Order: sequence, then C-alpha cells, then structure tokens
Amino acid sequence: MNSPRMTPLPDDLAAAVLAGDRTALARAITLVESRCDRDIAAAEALLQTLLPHTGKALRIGITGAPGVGKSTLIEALGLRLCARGHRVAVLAVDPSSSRSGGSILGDKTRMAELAREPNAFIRPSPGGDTLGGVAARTREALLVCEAAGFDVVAVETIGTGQSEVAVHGMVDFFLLLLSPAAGDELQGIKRGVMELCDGVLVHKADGDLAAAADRAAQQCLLALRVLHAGDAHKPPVVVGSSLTGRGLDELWQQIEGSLARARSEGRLAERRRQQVFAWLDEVVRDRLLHDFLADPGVGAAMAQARDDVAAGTRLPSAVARALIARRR
Ligand SMILES: Nc1nc2c(ncn2[C@@H]2O[C@H](COP(=O)(O)OP(=O)(O)OP(=O)(O)O)[C@@H](O)[C@H]2O)c(=O)[nH]1
Ligand SMILES: [Mg+2]
Repeated sequence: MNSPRMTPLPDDLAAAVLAGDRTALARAITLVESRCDRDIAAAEALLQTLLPHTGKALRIGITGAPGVGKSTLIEALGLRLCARGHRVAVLAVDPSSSRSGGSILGDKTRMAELAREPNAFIRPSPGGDTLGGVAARTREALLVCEAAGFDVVAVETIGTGQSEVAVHGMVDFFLLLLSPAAGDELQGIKRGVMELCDGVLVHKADGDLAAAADRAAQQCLLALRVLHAGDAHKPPVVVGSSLTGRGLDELWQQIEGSLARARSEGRLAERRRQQVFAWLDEVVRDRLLHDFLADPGVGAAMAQARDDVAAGTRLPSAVARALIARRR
C-alpha cells in the first residue's frame, strides 16, 4: 500500500476521481482529511484541480437529537433517490469520534443497505481533533464527492450546537428531525437550531406514534410561524416515517422545491458565497493560531502569561497583546 506507485500523484488521483473511481474517491478523501505535513500540499493541489468540477450537488444537512432517526432517514431517502437515478454521498460531522477513537461505524452498519447500493457512497467521519478541523475536512470531502459526480450529498450532524452551526455553514438545506414527542421536546430544543433550519421532519410517525406526530407538527408550525414572522420563506414541516416511507416523497419535493426557488431568486448563490467567506475567515484564523502556537518562543511565554492571568495581576487582553507583539 505504501509503495510510491500505489500512491497516485494528485493529478492521477484527480483524473480517477473525476472518472468516478470509488477507490480513488476514498483515497482522495483520506488525503484531504490528513493533517500530515507532507499530505497538505498534495491535498491542496488535488482540491484545486477538482474545484472547477464541484458545486453541482444538492447539499443537505440533517440534524436532530441522538436516536431521532437521522441515519435511518438518510438510508431510506438515499435508497429512494438512487432508485430515481440520483447518486448519493453521505458524510458525517462527529467530533466525538476523536474521543472514542472510533468512527460512525455504527451508522455505517445501520446504513448497510445504502452501503451496498452502487450509486451511493458512505464515508465514516474523520477521527478529528477539534470540531473546526473536522468541519473543514467535511467541507473538503463534500467537494471531492461532488467532483466524483454525486448530485446529492447528505451530511449528518450530531445534535450539539457547535456541529449544527458547522454543518449549517456547508449545506444548501438544513433539515431538523424532531421526534413525535416534540411537544415536550420543543421546549428543550434550542431556539438557535429552529432558527437555523430550512425545514422540519417530525419523524417516526408510525404505529402508536402517528397521532402524536401530527400534533407535534402543528405545534412546530406554530413555533416556526412566530420565529419567522415577517419572513417570506417559512420552513416547511413534514410528518414522516423511515420505516413505512410515509412523507418521504413529500419531504423530498419540499426540499427540491425550496432549493429551486432559492436558486431562481439568487438566494442559493448568495448563501454559498457567504459560506465560502466564512470558510476563508476560519482558515485564516486557524492558520494564524497554529503558526503562533507552533512558535517555540510562545510556549514559555504562554506559561508565564497563564500564571499572570490566573494570579489576577494582569488583564488577559493586555497579556494577549503583549504575547502577539513579541513575535513581530
Ligand atoms: N418507529 C420508528 N423508528 C425509527 C424510525 N427511524 C429510525 N427509527 C429507530 O430509531 C433508532 C435510532 O435510529 P438512528 O437512525 O440510528 O438515529 P440517529 O439519529 O442517526 O442516531 P445517532 O446517530 O446515534 O444520533 C433505531 O432503533 C431506529 O430503528 C422511524 O421512522 N420509525
Ligand atoms: Mg446516526
């Protein structure tokens, strides 16, 4: 595996990705996820070559409390979309994987049927260090999937505020899943995620839970009406089940319809523009911080600075200014 001939140059790898070679796709994502110094330049060259071939997919983010059925929905919807000729890639932002040392292996097994589908590609989440880093790699993985011809990319988030904001910052449509007990749940759901979402699916609307799901959807509609009072675009609320398939066609119609309107009104292009601006800002901040902390002189000065602020003798803002100034 490690022989030079087995590691294609970025140009060869890019050509193989563009030709739809799945092994190349997996390798390309591994390369862009790598934080190994010698890989960074190669990853950048690869992405640069792929960039003109990106941007054509519908980018969908899926969030919701643990166990609400995000992975099951992605599989059910993904299978339907593949049956209609779409090519679906699935990524996940999962900062907890750095702690467990694991991945979304659990999700991968739960999406076993979709994983066997030739027109689908499921990527376990990177075992990352910081959420910022993981999110950056997910953005890059998303671009590689687009270059490989996937026209729908689904990104599953874990239900923490941070990962929700990160995924919202890379998708065209951000879907919130609620459980049928959402009446109670709505109280606990952070106002922030309700504001961020472009649509809601009240999930698991099957069996005994069907009636509760309809009630929850009504409550959710009311809540969204208040939150989006005066907005021209109110997020749609759909009731559905990944087990029975109820509502899944309607959900997809709502997503497609909403994206088509956003595209024709120029809102989609503007959203993506703002997203790349935010991405640029994030990379600039990360690089500056990385270089700063990597400076050998900074370590000792930082230890002293910590002591000073802990002792309450100096202000953090003044200490920070002095730390930064000494490098110039
Ligand atoms: N009744 C019912 N159960 C469902 C439905 N969708 C998923 N489930 C069940 O809910 C449980 C959790 O599903 P997952 O898809 O793993 O949920 P998740 O949101 O991806 O979970 P995490 O990734 O761990 O946050 C599983 O036992 C599923 O079988 C549904 O539509 N109806
Ligand atoms: Mg899941």
